[in-house]
Amino acid sequence: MVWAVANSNLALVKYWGKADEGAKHPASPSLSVTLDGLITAAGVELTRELSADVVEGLPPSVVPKVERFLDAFREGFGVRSRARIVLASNFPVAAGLASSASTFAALARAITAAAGIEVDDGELAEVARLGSGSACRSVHGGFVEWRPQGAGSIVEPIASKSHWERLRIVIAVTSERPKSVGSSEGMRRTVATSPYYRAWIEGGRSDLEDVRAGVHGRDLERVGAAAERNCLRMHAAALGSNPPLLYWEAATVAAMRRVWQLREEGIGAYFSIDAGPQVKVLCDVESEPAVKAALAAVPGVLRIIVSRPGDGARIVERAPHWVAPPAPSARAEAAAS
Ligand code: 2P0
Repeated sequence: MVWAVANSNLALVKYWGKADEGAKHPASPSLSVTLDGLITAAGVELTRELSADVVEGLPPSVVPKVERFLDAFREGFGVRSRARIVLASNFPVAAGLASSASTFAALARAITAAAGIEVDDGELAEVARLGSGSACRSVHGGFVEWRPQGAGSIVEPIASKSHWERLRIVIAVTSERPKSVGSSEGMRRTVATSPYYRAWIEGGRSDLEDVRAGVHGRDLERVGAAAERNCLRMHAAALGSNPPLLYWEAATVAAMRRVWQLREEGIGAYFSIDAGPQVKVLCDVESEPAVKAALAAVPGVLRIIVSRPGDGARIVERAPHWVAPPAPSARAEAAAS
């Protein structure tokens, strides 16, 4: 089996709406930081001996997305083999921590290697996007911009992880359950039914300018204020959908209020929330202990994960130690083949 790992990412300016539903090109630019330590490992074996793909290690709701990715990959690259896939993440999956980003970035890296296809990072981002839009950003480490270009889109790393080593992302996990409405469906619904969708897309432009300039200048206040505003406007657009999309839990709101309170107390902390109930707080390394303690004390916060800018997708020699061995059925099949 060929193994690759990739980190999840946090969009500081968010992707929420497609210009091209099939090819997953975004309607507006997004800018993310790749999250060290929130890892998905993907193992891939390509074989002519299976009659169907075998996908292990994911909640059933996510498996069809992987199957569609495999079909698109085979069609795009003229590959005929079936795939045996093992996926594992060291953080909650399909719960608003961008597990699809790390999943498809890792899978893209592993499957191209398993198929003996040489790709540069730009091409790898295209492969990852076949699975999930945000995955094209996780191909790269550090800070990554993904923007519409012509009829398509382009991914560009704008700063390395070492550019801003003091940045911390403190994540308050408020629920480990998979969310009820996935991002693809949530976006479709927002585009089709929210009267605030146009305003969301237009408002994103100045957020992008602020975040990009703020990243270049390592300006936490500028990045944080723009990221927080951008997140709230994305959720406002989603809330305006019919039926409405509310991704937050009570503890999500309590954590948001605690972040505002921290700022009143003089601590530079700014939140962002994706399509789920987890609260991701940007701060400087010096404030990390105070932010962590404050969030951990919020009722309903289950645990805290601390991250920082991380690396892009990469091949590894073997599965990380936390990957469970394949299920007995897959082992039997593997032994028989
Ligand atoms: C983002 N999210 O920019 C935004 C913010 C969630 C909220 O990208 O349909 O799983 O597969 O392209 O990549 C999640 O969307 O959606 C996402 P598809 P994806 O991180």
